[in-house]
Amino acid sequence: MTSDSDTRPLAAPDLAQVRRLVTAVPGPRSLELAARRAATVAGGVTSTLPVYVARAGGGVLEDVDGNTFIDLGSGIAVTSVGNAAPAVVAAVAGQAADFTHTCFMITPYEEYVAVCEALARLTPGDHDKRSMLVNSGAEAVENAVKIARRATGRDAVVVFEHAYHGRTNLTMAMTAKAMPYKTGFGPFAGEVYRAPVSYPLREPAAISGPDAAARAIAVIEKQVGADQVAALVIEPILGEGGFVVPAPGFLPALAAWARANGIVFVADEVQTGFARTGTMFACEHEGVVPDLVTMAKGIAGGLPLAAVTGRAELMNAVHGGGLGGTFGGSPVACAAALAAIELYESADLAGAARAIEARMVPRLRALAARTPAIAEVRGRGAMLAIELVRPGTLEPDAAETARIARECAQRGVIVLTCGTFGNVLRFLPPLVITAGLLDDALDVLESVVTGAVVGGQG
Ligand code: PLZ
Repeated sequence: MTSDSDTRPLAAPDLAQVRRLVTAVPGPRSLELAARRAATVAGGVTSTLPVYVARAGGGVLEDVDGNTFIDLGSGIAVTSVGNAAPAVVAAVAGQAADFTHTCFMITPYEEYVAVCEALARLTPGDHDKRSMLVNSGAEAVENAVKIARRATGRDAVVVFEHAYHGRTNLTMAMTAKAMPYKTGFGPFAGEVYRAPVSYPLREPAAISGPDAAARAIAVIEKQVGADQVAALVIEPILGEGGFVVPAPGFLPALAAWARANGIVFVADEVQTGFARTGTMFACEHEGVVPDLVTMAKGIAGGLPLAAVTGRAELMNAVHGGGLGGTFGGSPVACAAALAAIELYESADLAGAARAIEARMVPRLRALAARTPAIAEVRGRGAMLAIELVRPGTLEPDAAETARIARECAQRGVIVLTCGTFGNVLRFLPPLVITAGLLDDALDVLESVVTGAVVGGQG
């Protein structure tokens, strides 16, 4: 979060950082585009809020009808440095003018190397590291599994309940939720096993982090066998599965067990990485040092880039030519990443994420205290959520969750949902959002949750 008086150029100066609705949502130009879309875009690709974007920056998105929305989604935790951040735009333009592509596997370039140097420095642990660059989070997860299998000579992959790891065949198998991600798309990749996670709100009885880890380990040892497991892949905070923060001690106990059994511990930091949770990587909150880290989303200020970084001996266990891809580590995406990483560090965006938490959590807790439907406020940094239930029960209320997201959008605030049960509202503002915008967004959220009628526009 930045203060309203901050003068750093974090967005185009002529894009006002205010919420302003001038038409119905969606407006007439968006409706025209929706009609064109229906005639040409595959129906399987849907959009949460069908307003067509014209410009975006800082904490706002402007649509083709001139409406300006407060962005509490960052394109799913991607534009953490702000959308079209001027430093990223300049880096992209400069690189695109020099060259747009060669294929790193054919003729390499410095930008790829520089990103790998930065990742070695930023990821947890001071061991010798190597990295590879790809295009998407799913591709990073696929490669982490390939590397772990090659390095260990084992086949099995352990994932967790409520996990989300992507939409490719292997990562669909690793993802927990059937609809919409898996239904009808099988058969899925084999040798993927699912263990129980730590979901404090939904445990039948309170269970500590280490005890929840022991419960998972017992399942793995009985149903798979520790010596069969190549990799244990886990999101340090569950993302699509509901922004669930495991009980303290869960991740360290799993990491220690993996280490003791020659299993590669992979932290999927695709959603949690890059300052989002108030530290550069979410594993740092519990001092966990993963063997491999998968990253994407926030890495490059909105350009498609993803990475696997890990212990040199694991990464280098793969034969030459065993890893790659035509576009992996695109020079334009790498230039964007170098600019974005410079911003994360120089603007202390991890500190900005903690400031967002400090500003949002007290208000969310106060709202929860007078709203029986809010079962929990949780998350870390600028990865926050509320879980909605039928009052007095733990029964998920997806309909109320969808209503709140829809009505927030109608009033100019973009809020995303998530969760296996579709009953979690998640907040992922750009880390450069102004305090004023954040307060305005919270006013709207409060009025929508409590059903209060307030002015629809800022
Ligand atoms: N691992 C932890 O959160 C992507 C998915 C949106 P890709 N999450 C958003 C959707 O519905 O497709 C994600 C993630 C974690 C892996 C991925 C996959 O990253 O870049 O979408 O492939």
